Amino acid sequence: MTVDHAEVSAAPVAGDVNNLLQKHFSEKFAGRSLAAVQEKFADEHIVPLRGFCPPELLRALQDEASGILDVHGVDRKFTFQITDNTPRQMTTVGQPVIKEHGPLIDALYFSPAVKNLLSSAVGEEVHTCPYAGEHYVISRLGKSGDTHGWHWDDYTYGFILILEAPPYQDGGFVQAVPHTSWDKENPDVHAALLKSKVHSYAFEAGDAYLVKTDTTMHRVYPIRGESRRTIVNMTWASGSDLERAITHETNDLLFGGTGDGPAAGV
Ligand SMILES: O=C(O)CCC(=O)C(=O)O
Ligand SMILES: [Fe+2]
Repeated sequence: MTVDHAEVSAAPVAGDVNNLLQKHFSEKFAGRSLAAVQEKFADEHIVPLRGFCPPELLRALQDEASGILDVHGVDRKFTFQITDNTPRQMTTVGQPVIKEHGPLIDALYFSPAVKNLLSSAVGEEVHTCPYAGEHYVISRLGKSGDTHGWHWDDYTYGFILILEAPPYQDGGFVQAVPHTSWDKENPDVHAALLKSKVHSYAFEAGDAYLVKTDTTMHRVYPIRGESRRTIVNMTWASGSDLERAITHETNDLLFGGTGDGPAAGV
């Protein structure tokens, strides 16, 4: 028997993504493990999807995202009044650049297997975001003190794929405060912290998490040391999001939106 090693070990391309994920999910997120995901999301409005990404696809996504960041990453350092002056210190890439240079990330976002898994996890059909600027963005924390400070997001659901993560000793873990809400006119992070319990989650490369971002205040704890953390964040809309007018100020400033408006600092 001859085996074509070149073919067996070829890196996945965009056309492979849905099938790879479908097969992986049918083993990893089915039966009791899917039920556990559903229960945790219903209780805490955030749920880890550990081992979401099969290793061969993870390597290809890491390469794709790193290549894009090296050429197109923009260093950002803001505090956002609209989220009660919390900090953003990170390197980002927005949707238009990923659309052009990130076929695997694009294929993951538009994969029916992902849409089905996320819909099943949250208990309602999720929809790709009507605002293209929030389909997917990349962010990297790469210097000591880099952080994605406390905030809420504009649409109901966020899906975050972890491509690189420091050991928790160096920070970079996720914190979430469910059952809180964002008043863009009068944001109050401290009131949210006092009102509810903070849940913290450490992740590894290949993990993902799903969060109800409109009513779960969340942040990434500042990193320290020589650590690096890289993620892709993908926005999903609920049925009711599709019926309302939604603005996206923080996405536009941090990631450049759809690239056709001004992207000035605050
Ligand atoms: O980096 C993360 O895990 C969260 C990112 C996030 O909350 C966002 O981009 O809105
Ligand atoms: Fe967020």
